Amino acid sequence: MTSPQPKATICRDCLTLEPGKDKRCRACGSPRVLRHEELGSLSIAHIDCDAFYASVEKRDNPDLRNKPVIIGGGKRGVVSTACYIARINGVRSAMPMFKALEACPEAIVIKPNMEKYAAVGRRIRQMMEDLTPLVEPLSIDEAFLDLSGTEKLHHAPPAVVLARFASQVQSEVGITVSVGLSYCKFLAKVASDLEKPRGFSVIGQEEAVAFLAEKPVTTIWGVGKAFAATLESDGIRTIGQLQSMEKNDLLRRYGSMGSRLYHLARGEDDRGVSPRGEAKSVSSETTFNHDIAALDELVPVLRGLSERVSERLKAKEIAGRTIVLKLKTGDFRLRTRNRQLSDPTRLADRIFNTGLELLKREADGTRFRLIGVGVADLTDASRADPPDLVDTLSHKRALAEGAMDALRAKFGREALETGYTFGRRRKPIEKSEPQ
Ligand code: TTP
Ligand code: MG
Ligand code: MG
Repeated sequence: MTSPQPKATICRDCLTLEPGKDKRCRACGSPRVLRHEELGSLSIAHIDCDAFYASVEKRDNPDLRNKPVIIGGGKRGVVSTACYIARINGVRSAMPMFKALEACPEAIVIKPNMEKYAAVGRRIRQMMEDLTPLVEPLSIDEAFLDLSGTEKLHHAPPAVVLARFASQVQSEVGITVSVGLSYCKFLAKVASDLEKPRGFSVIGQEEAVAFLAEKPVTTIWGVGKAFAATLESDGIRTIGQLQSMEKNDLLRRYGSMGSRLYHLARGEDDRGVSPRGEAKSVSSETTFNHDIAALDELVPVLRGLSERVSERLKAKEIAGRTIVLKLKTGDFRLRTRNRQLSDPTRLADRIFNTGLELLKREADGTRFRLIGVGVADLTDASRADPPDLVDTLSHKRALAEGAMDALRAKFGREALETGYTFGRRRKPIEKSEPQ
């Protein structure tokens, strides 16, 4: 039996699944009808409260409802946030208070009450966790949710669950939220900002590239003012310009950030939604009996540790994008170095080779008492180590590693050692660290 086609239209107020073809809902007359071809198949959401601190204060003092409200002041003398009425007059977060009051002299200024906002934030988070265990908080007023596979539980597709959630927050908590729904975290976050306040925006796979083409590079996660200025000096202002560039060109110019630009510009983002408390990194380290300076002595240890980390990633069905090398010198100074890969990995070979590049730079004659390697920026393993066009060998290596894993599973981990570790295995310390 095939499951019924997911519906592509819902009413955000009465949650009717096919509210008709008119602008208003056939069932309740609401104009808040959501239409999108991919509505039934998208499941990554970002939810962010509207003018959060100001909304909480308005909730608690109805006299403020139709007035411009600014939260801030205190020691820093800047605006924490402003309600949407004050924003119409040009007030923005992080603005010096005197400027904000120049722009909107009639505004009512309230000092922040962090305990109250934190309690409201927790309550909303709890409501999110009732929808799915996969809730990744980003700040006091926002989180990612992965609702895939929850349709049976809720008897409704994610879009309906989210619309219902937004109504529920409004009626039970007394503030409003905006929802972004997409197939990845990057675009879900972009979407939640499109129609604020009380928004619900959808960005599907089909439209992602064209949608992004028009946007400034600062839309991309991690592109702040400074990096945007670097790109600007190279003549790059829009994501569309990035889309027309070669990956190698971007890598050469901007290093690991180049890879991020390349993929995010195309709407490619494979980071999973990872709830708080889950391991944020997997690492393995070992302390030597005697300090070691020689690279050729450090290398086999690194190889063994990389294999160990890889095994644990594979066992947990996870992968990570950032490789972290940890060294402690003979005089107990800690050095950590990291590198971001283009895709998440769980392969010993990639962990090792990246770790080795980092290690080579550090092996300058310094004596080390400890070496460790770890993988951070964890995601689920589904999109780890794709066959790489740039490095066709890596896919073959992945297959070879799969064969080695199978042998180890059958005969024990000592059954198969690579040339690097043969006869040199030491007992490492395992770590799974929360962030
Ligand atoms: P945001 O979600 O960035 O902003 P917001 O909720 O006020 O407004 P929006 O509708 O655009 O989402 O931040 C959440 C809260 O964090 C905000 O209410 C106040 C606080 N904050 C600061 O204290 N300083 C800042 O510069 C920003 C951006 C936020
Ligand atoms: Mg907000
Ligand atoms: Mg926010």
